[in-house]
Amino acid sequence: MTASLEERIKAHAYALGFDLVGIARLGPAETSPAFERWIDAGYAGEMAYLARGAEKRRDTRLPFDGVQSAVVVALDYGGKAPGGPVARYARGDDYHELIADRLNALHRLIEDAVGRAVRGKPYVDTGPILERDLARQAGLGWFGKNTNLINPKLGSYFFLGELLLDLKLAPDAPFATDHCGSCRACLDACPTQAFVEPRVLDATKCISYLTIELKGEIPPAFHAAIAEGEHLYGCDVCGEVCPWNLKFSREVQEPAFEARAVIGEKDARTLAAEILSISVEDFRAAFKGSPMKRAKLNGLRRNAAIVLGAAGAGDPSHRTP
Ligand code: B12
Ligand code: SF4
Ligand code: SF4
Repeated sequence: MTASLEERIKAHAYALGFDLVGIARLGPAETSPAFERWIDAGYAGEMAYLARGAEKRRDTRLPFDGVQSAVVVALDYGGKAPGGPVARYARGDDYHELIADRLNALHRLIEDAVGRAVRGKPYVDTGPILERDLARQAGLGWFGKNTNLINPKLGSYFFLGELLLDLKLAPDAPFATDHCGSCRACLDACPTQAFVEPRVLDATKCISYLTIELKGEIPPAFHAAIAEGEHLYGCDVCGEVCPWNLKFSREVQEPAFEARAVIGEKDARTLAAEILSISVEDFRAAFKGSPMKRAKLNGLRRNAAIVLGAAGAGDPSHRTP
């Protein structure tokens, strides 16, 4: 029996190294009302790009004219690695380019399979798409109370990416079950009590936002939680306590996501002290191609000073000249 186009696409995606693959029909995003309430409540803080793209996030056909289907993929980044001052997702190379390259390769394989050119575009955290919504539509998992998309065989330590295609494909069944049950471990463990309610995160209180996305001073009210938890960059706490991650997280499979030498298994104080004294040139060399460049050296120094409990952590004198 010949395999269907959808089966061949999935086989190619797995062969390219993706850990989960599903197909969604594009259209209005089911959770866009939740997204809009979230923006209106001010929970996005300074992430103005989220509000700017709000119109397009309402409907997955809007980012790219004429699209019909999305192949949604997940790539595991190795949650079994021990905790540390840098969130697991950011210890190795930047995932955006790696996943986009593989989605482009998948696009070419799909064109070979259908025997003609197909318009398509990869997205990895880069476009106005509610990726968790699309991933749930494609059957990849459910929205955990910590807002992460969780898969019952993989947990939640994975990246999402999608290839939007001008091609009609048979969609997978959306993931329908909520496997959180009565658990609330993530809500109780969050060091800054950033969850307003299950599945609603006030990002302005989230250590991931504060240490990565926020450009200015981190409000002093959060310094103790960041210092005590030694969160130099990002936060994994609501993922670490999740029973699905405790059971299913894996060692790093993708070599590009292994911790780079500058991070290694250094403790928070050692790494923070190094960041405070590193030169701009050495920073550029050591963090080339790292997701941590998003916070810039100024942001990392601000975080490092808080981790070390230094007075005046938000002081402009910590800024790079
Ligand atoms: C902005 C952003 C952030 C912000 C805000 C996060 C947030 N929860 O809103 C900050 C900086 C805090 C952040 C942190 C992290 N992020 Co982030 N982030 C994004 C980004 C760019 C947009 C997310 C967004 O639209 N948020 C707005 C809220 C409203 O949407 P949402 O959280 O996706 O929630 C959806 C559902 O929960 C549902 N929903 C909302 N309310 C309700 C209520 C009910 C009852 C129901 C049923 C559903 C529901 O609707 C929402 C919209 O679809 C996405 C990429 C993308 N384009 O989607 C990555 C993304 C979500 N992040 C990712 C990761 C890995 C992280 C971190 C783990 C990184 C880290 N270790 O520091 C943390 C996790 C923190 C957390 N608990 O979310 C991955 C998540 C993979 C996964 N398995 O879920 C994504 C998909 C990036 C990627 N391409 O891989 N992130
Ligand atoms: S990433 Fe950390 S600070 Fe943010 S919601 Fe999860 S536990 Fe709370
Ligand atoms: S810790 Fe519990 S409540 Fe939170 S996402 Fe995981 S299973 Fe759901």
